[in-house]
Formats: sequence, C-alpha cells, structure tokens
Amino acid sequence: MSVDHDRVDHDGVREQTACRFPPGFVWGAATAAFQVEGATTADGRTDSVWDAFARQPGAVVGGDTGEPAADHYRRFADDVDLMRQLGLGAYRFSLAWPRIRPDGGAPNPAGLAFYDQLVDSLLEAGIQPWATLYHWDLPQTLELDGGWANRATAFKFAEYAETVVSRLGDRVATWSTLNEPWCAAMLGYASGVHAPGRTEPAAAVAAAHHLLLGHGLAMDVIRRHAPETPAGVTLNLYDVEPADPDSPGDVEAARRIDGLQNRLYVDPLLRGAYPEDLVADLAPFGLSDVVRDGDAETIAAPLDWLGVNYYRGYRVSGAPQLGSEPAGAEWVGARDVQFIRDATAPRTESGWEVQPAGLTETLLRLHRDYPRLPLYVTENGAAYPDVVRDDGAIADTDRIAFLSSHLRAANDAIQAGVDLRGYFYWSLLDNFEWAEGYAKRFGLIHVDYRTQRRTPKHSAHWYSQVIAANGWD
Ligand code: IFM
Repeated sequence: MSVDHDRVDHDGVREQTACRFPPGFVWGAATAAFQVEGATTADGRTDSVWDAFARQPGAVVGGDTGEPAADHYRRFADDVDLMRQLGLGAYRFSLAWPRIRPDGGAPNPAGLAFYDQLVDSLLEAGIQPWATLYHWDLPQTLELDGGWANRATAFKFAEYAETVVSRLGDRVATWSTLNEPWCAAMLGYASGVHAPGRTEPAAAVAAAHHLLLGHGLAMDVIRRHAPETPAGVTLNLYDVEPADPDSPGDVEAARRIDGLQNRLYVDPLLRGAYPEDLVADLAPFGLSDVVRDGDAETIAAPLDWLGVNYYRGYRVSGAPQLGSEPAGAEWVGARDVQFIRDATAPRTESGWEVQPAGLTETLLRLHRDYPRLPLYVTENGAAYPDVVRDDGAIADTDRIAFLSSHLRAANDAIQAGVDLRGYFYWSLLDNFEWAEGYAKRFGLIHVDYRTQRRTPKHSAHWYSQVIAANGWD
C-alpha cells in the first residue's frame, strides 16, 4: 500500500517539509505481557494482580480479562514475522513475573522457555529484543503479602530479575526495569482503578518508593549478569503547565501535579533524592517513614538511558472552572487541582487531547536537566475507533496523523540538540487496555479477538515506510 505523506497532518495542514532521523535511530513498537499474551493458565503460570482484579465485577469494562488478549504466547512466531515485514528494528515487550516465578516462588522452566524462544526468534529476524522486567503483573500471592506497599516485594523483584537476566542476559539488547511506576503505585493503590484496586494513599506512596527501590536492586542484578547491556527505566511523563501562569493558585497546582507525576520518579532516579517540596506534600502519607538509609543510593544507580512514555500534557488550575475536571490527585492530597480541558483540541478515543508539542517540551526539559542522558520514546500512541472496511482494510488516518505529528515533535527535539535515540509506537497489536478492556484499540495491527486474525492497519504500512526511509521527504 502506498501512503501519501502529504495527506496525513491532523490539522489539515499539509506536511510539506522533510523529517529525517539520525542514522542508527531505533524504530520499534511495544507491548506488555498481560496485555497481549493471553494463555493465563498455560505452562504453570499463576495469577497476577490483574487476573484477580479483572474477575471483580465492574473492575474492567465489559468484564474483560487477560483472556484471550492477542494470544501472543502461542502466536509469537507469526507476530515476529509481521514485525519483520514491517521492518521494525526493535520490539519492546515485558516478561510475566507469574510465568517465570509463579506465585513469586521458584523459577518455572516452561515460563522461561517462552521468553527464550521469543528472544531467539527476534534475533533471527534481525529485531533487537528490548525487555522490560515489570509491566504491572505482580504475582497475586505477593499482593496477599502486602504487594508493593510491602518493602519485601522490592527484594522479591530483585530475585525474579536475577532469574530472568541470568537466563536471557546474553541475548537481550536492552533492559528496562519498570514500566510507569506512577501507574502501578497511584492507580493500583490510591485511586484503585487498576489492580490491585486498593484505595489507600499511604500504601500508594509506599508502593512508589518500593517500586523505585526494586528498580535500583534490579539495576545491580543487570550490571552483574549483563554488564555490557544498556539498562534503564521507563516513566510516563507529562508536560504540565498552569492554566494561567499569572495565577498563584494555578502555578501551585502545576507544581503539585508536576511533582506527583514527574519529579517523584525523575529526581530520586537521577538526582539521588526526593524533591523537598514533595517530601513536605507527602508527609501526611508517610513518604519519609518508608525511606531507609541507603535507599537513595540504590535508587540512583547510574542509568544508561531513560525511557519516556508520552501520551498528552496537562493544563492545570487551582480552582474549578468551565471545562475542568478533578485531576485525580486528590488521593494524595491535591484535592483542589483541576485539569483544564481544551474543548477545541482533537482527542483520541481515550479522551486524551492530542498535544505533540508537549512531547518536544518533555524531551527538552529532560535534556536541559540531564544533558548527558540518552533518551528514548518508549511509548507513544493512540486509541481510535478503527473501522474494518468491507474489503478488510483499516484506514486509520487519525492514527497516522497522531503518529506523524508526534514523530515530528520528537524530531524537533532532536534538531534542538536532544540525544533522542529511538521511538517505540504503542502498541504493536491491539490489546487489553487495562480497566478499559478490549474496547480501546491502540495497535498498528488489528486483532480480531474471535479469530485472532491479524490485519496491519494503514498506520502500520505508513510507519513501515517511515522506518525504511528513516523519516520522510
Ligand atoms: O496500555 C498502556 C500501557 O500499558 C502503558 N502505557 C500507556 C498505555 C496506553 O494507556
């Protein structure tokens, strides 16, 4: 299929200028184990928090569960072949802790064998395996012991990391410890919209710290077993700005949200300490109580790269106003903060404003603050109501527009001097979108969940052409 790049700009403005990426730029797509694998009881896998959570009535839209997902566990060879046909340079996937150490217990050879095969088939296809150790599927047994609110879970995570890295460390191209600890901690333990569904703010703050501690411990494991392999961590970062920069209330709201979404993770990882303003904000939820001597040094283990997952920015205010909605951070004390929605901005099916400029800003800020740190966009993508035409094609021009505008935004950052080394579209395949179930489709490749038939959407063909040309003219 041939796609006219000049027709893809979502504002109706023609993309007329060339957009070229540096040689060696990594072009990839991402998935996560629970979202694509299915086969939740195969070969010794036991429940994760998401299996247990999804069974609770009302927890997930439509009562959807981790079955069948995209049945990637059984169809991975075909999926790798599709990746090869698209010309992907890298595949970012996560490993399922409850497959590898079911119930958080002893290693499971069958679970490890699956990832052995996946990694080998990627390498045979000339695709770099980018492995993430944790993308939210904590073994349910460990949740029953307190989950991430329990400090011991960080050490269990290091044990699991040891099993994985000692087995695959000779072949994985790049290691990531955690995906989006904000979601695992805050959505899992404070708002309760994600597994394990707890609504205990102090547990969420403890979980955030223990996830970071687990990251630091896992970095040490990676350095011991795969000293030559680049290792990093992936955060969901947001460009946060006050609705009115002259309003002290809005500026304070922006400080607060930037703190909770971004600095709570970036600062301990890269500066070696939690920001003082957040330590004060989170004092009622016991942040200082869970930090022990030596934790800061463990968490600040040097990174080879940082992964940025970017979906949208936030305009925030300290007061409710027309078109605003609660920022959600009331779980951890930011009761009055409101997100100001832009009624005129295009939105994805998730309701998120399309704000590519926020990606440039996010990358520029990181580069200003940490100029020597290589960056990757490890996730960026959009759900749209894809329609399968009578001829079977999925002409997802809205997704192509999203993708092209964000690639251009990433390119703007590179032109401004940011050391951005790669981009991973979220997601390779349609998949289980957590509490939204299968209703939201983010994939470059459409999945018919009944037949498991795969159909590359027009966006997949478009992306494939961009990869082949390292940009567009
Ligand atoms: O599907 C998720 C993914 O698991 C983590 N980052 C955001 C994606 C879209 O919501």
